[in-house]
Amino acid sequence: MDQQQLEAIVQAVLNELKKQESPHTPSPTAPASAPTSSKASDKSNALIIDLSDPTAPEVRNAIGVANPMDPEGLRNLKSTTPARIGAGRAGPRPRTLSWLLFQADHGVTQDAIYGEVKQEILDQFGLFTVQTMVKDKEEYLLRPDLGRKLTPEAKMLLEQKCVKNPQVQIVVGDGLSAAAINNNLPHIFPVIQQGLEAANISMGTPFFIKFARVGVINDVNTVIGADVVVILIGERPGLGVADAMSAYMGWRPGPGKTDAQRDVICMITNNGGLNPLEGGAYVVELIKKILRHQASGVELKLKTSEEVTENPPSDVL
Ligand code: B12
Repeated sequence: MDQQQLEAIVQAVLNELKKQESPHTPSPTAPASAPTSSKASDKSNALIIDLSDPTAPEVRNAIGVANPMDPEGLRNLKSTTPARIGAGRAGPRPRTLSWLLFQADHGVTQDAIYGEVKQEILDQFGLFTVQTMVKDKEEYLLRPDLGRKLTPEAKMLLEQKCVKNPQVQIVVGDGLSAAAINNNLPHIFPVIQQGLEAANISMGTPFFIKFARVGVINDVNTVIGADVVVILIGERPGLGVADAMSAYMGWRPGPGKTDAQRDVICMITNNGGLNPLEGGAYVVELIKKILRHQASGVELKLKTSEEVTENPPSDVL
């Protein structure tokens, strides 16, 4: 078979496939609302198969169900959530675009987890860096216990550089998303700083902890002795949002304290979460509440249960 015959067969197959596509049914590789990008029928006979970008909003939000019973209902349902609903299927399998979108989103989570917090962002707020007992990212993922312990060198540095016994100690940790810190810290940090200053609450010397887990605040406070420790940390990225930050905090953290004695303000991100400016204001309000009641976590909830029902807007959890 020569080259010309081969090209003719390929062209015939492609024409056949094109004919089979119903004009009303979104194709798995090119949803109705997405710009079609298969240029196979080009007169020049060049065979270019080029897929649409699966992360483009019109592709991400396209309805993939072939013949929905209630198209408008499905569209409404889909518009309420970024969750992967109405994606359709090819037999028992996901469609190519669903699979590519999944892979692309997964790639973003990997970048967030394995990425680095930018030095210029830390410098912007004068944050120096200390490290936990974790050596590298692989160990960080496998050994959360080591991410809760500072190295002896780190403790020495804190001893030398930090103000002791402040009312509030703010620390920043990379956690599971460097993107969370890179994108949100510049917005949230000044709000917290100014909010505490305005409320006449003393703040310790802030710093950055590499390979940090939430529980490291217990170890931090064995050196600092603050009333409240707040850690701004990258959350585990999801397959939709990879740059969300959380603020975990506790009243007088120390050895043996658990998450039951901590509070969290989560999902701080400009990508469909609590925007970091508002998040900063909530953090300050929660710190005030913890200081006022000298308690955090479940204990704080029990102490303030009446306040919560009487005054819901001031309660952020
Ligand atoms: C992973 C996760 C868990 C895991 C934690 C396991 C682990 N070792 O990592 C498990 C499944 C055990 C879990 C359980 C719970 N979780 Co959870 N969890 C998450 C998730 C998906 C990611 C957290 C993260 O990335 N943390 C950052 C990393 C770096 O921290 P880490 O040190 O590795 O892990 C610590 C924290 O994750 C912490 N943690 C996890 N959940 C919670 C909840 C609270 C209230 C506190 C104080 C701490 C805490 O526990 C880990 C060990 O110390 C978030 C969703 C989100 N958007 O953040 C929800 C989330 C934080 N969890 C939530 C809740 C409600 C809970 C539970 C109270 C559910 C329940 N009713 O039992 C329990 C409490 C567990 C506890 N530690 O005391 C809520 C908090 C809502 C709020 N504002 O109060 C969130 C935001 C989910 C949600 N949208 O509802 N959780």
